[in-house]
Amino acid sequence: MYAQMVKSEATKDDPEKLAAFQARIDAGEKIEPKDWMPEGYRKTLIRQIGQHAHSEIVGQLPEGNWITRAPTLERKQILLAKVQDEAGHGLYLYCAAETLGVSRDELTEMLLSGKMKYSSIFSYPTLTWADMGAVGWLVDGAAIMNQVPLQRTSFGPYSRAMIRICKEESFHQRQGYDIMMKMASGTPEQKRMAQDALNRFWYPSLMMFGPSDKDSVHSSQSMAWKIKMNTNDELRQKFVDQTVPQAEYLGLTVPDPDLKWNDETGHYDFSEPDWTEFFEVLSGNGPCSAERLEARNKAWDDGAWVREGMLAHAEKKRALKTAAE
Ligand code: BYC
Repeated sequence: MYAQMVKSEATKDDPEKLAAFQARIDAGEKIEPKDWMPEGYRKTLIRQIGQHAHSEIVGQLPEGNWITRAPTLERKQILLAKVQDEAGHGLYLYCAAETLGVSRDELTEMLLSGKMKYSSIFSYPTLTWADMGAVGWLVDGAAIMNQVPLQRTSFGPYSRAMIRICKEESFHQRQGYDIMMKMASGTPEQKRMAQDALNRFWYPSLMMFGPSDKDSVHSSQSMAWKIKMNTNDELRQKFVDQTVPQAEYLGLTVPDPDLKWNDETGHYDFSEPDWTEFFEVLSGNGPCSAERLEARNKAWDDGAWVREGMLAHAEKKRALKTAAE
């Protein structure tokens, strides 16, 4: 429905303006907030950047869950820094979205009421310390695979935010892989925990790239506008090709009996995730969906006095300044 709306809005735009806009995109120019843009382009960006920002913020919850239980002081410091980075990523992205004429409060409200999505991966629980390894290795690994091409996305503020975010994400992925290396080469129990984390996070990580191309409603228009640079299946395949040798190096087994190298294609053949489960998670029925929204709603309500205090302070300063003029 959204895709239809975007399409019907595109047809309302002046054809000459649309052609000139498309020519700029095709020439690899960046579109800046004050430039003319089709309404569908603006809406698609607000949806994608907004959902991306929400994912960074909600993504703090499953990891924040382990800060107080990290096994050493060093691991605690690293995890704390990583979770803080995610808050920063959310803020860069909300700022990029705001340049399109939507406020951060409006976006937050849409997240809190369940009108806007966040990445499906964060509706899964983090049950053991090994999950911190799997999240860093697989979830941040999938995020990098998706976000590196987005550094070249056509909308300037989004592209610039992605450049900064990607630098930090690669540190995140390494810290995850480092945890996995320790666990996989540790005691038999630690190795079992690492394998269990891989078993639970493999398919949800594959789902992060979105539905298969045949079910992706936005890909073709978003790719024509260079809001997206690759299809969902292309990036999923790249992720599998990159990650399987990393699992082998750890001495762990990817939980897919049909996974095998294909000499003809030069890629791994692999099993699709359970798409019924994916769409259930998207409808708000993931294992932790309710818990995540509850936590964000509580944080918003608990922070009301801070927002009110800061607004009152700003108002007081403004009044003093006006009186002095
Ligand atoms: N989860 O037409 P499609 C991170 C929705 S942050 C939930 O293919 P599109 C990290 C999609 O929105 C990771 N929903 O859509 C943070 C659409 O529904 P609506 C987040 C999903 O937009 C902290 C419908 O399915 N990364 O990694 O062309 C710590 C049809 O799909 C998902 C980004 O947001 C999903 N997995 O392509 C650690 C990157 N997949 O909106 C790590 C930027 C699809 O019509 N976003 N949907 O109701 C993108 O690249 C694209 O939006 C996607 C989806 C590839 C995700």
